[in-house]
Amino acid sequence: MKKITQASLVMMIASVAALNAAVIFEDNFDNEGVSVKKWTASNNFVTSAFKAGEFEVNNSHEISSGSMVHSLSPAPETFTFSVSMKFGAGTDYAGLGVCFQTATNKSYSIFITKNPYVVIFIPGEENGRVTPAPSVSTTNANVVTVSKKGSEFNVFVNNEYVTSFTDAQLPSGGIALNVRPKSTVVYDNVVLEDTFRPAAVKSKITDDFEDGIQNRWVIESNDANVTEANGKLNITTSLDSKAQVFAIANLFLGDSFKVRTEVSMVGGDSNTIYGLTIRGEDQLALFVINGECRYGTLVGSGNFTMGGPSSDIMGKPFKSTTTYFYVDTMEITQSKSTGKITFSVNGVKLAEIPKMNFSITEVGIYCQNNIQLQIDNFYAENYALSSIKPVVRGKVITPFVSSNVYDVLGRLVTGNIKNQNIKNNLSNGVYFMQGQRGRVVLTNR
Ligand SMILES: [Ca+2]
Ligand SMILES: [Ca+2]
Repeated sequence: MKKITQASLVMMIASVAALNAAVIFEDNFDNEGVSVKKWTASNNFVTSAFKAGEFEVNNSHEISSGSMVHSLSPAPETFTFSVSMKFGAGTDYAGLGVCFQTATNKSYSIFITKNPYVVIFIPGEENGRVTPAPSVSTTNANVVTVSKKGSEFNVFVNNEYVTSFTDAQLPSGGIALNVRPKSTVVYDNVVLEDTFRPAAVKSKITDDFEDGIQNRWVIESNDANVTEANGKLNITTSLDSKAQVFAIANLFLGDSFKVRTEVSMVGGDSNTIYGLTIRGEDQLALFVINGECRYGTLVGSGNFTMGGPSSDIMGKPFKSTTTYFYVDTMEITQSKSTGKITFSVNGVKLAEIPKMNFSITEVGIYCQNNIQLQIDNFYAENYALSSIKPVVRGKVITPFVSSNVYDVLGRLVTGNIKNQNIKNNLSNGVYFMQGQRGRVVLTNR
């Protein structure tokens, strides 16, 4: 047995103490008599109940959010707040609030949605800020964590870093369990600590699609069937001209990266475009091919000008007595020295675009309507991780176009309305509007 000397024991205790965060407040809801004294409803339409060591909060209001609040005195300016939350029956959002101001019912509010995103509401901003959060579970408890230092906030879901924001309006205040209108959320294990958790930026994603698409991808689709089968990601889009798919994963690409995937067109319209996308804040770039072996790039919005056909692209299946399917390996790379992004297929450079003027925080696969694809061996890596900082997302900007609006579960809410009129026409909630970028959040609190 190893001996521990007095001196080394002291050193161990000292080092453990330095690492340990001090808990400012915690509640595991296992003792109703203790917990009931700690929480106050923000409004009379917010009710709560203790059930089997958990805290169920209900908001019966038609249009207003509500909270169970724990006031803090003094309220810390630097902290990490974690709480476990489960979606109640018929509930699409679960959330928390930090720096809650009792007098005004204002706080920074962070919600997870079932489909799955993190939506951040900042006082004074009409639109929520939206980030894909693939690790959200619709059935099990999710640990949502917000950490603050100064005006910097980092958000984690199930201990995976998701996004950051900066704001200085509410430097401190209470903590809250936020529940959207007509919703029920089941909370547990509230912990508030006095330390700051830095952003843990992911530098690499690989997926061979052998073990389920959950917890890695967010599928943004209005009208498509996306499944994992036979070790591949299978995408089938409908004939509807608006059907399009973004399969998106969070990744901070920095200014030197490679993104690659294998794609097989197995059916559908050979003029439909498909390929890779990179996104950040409210912009994107697309790198696509089609079954006719043409290729193109697009930055922001607008129309594609397709080049080719290129004999280096395999494209649509070949049918004789047997049908032959091909694999095209699509790749985009950014050189740190020039900043240019190169688009290659099967190792042959086809196009190049100038450096992006936005930070890339999401990568993925894109395709339009009326096609069947099989995707395999997706790979994305940032080669310059040490040079980049956590990305602060900008506001989500709604484009002024006529389009369909969908709720968080992808159900059509209303067709062909103009963004300016949405506030007048929709009940409160978060919506997704189909547009060039495939995803726009609209809120109406
Ligand atoms: Ca508990
Ligand atoms: Ca595979």
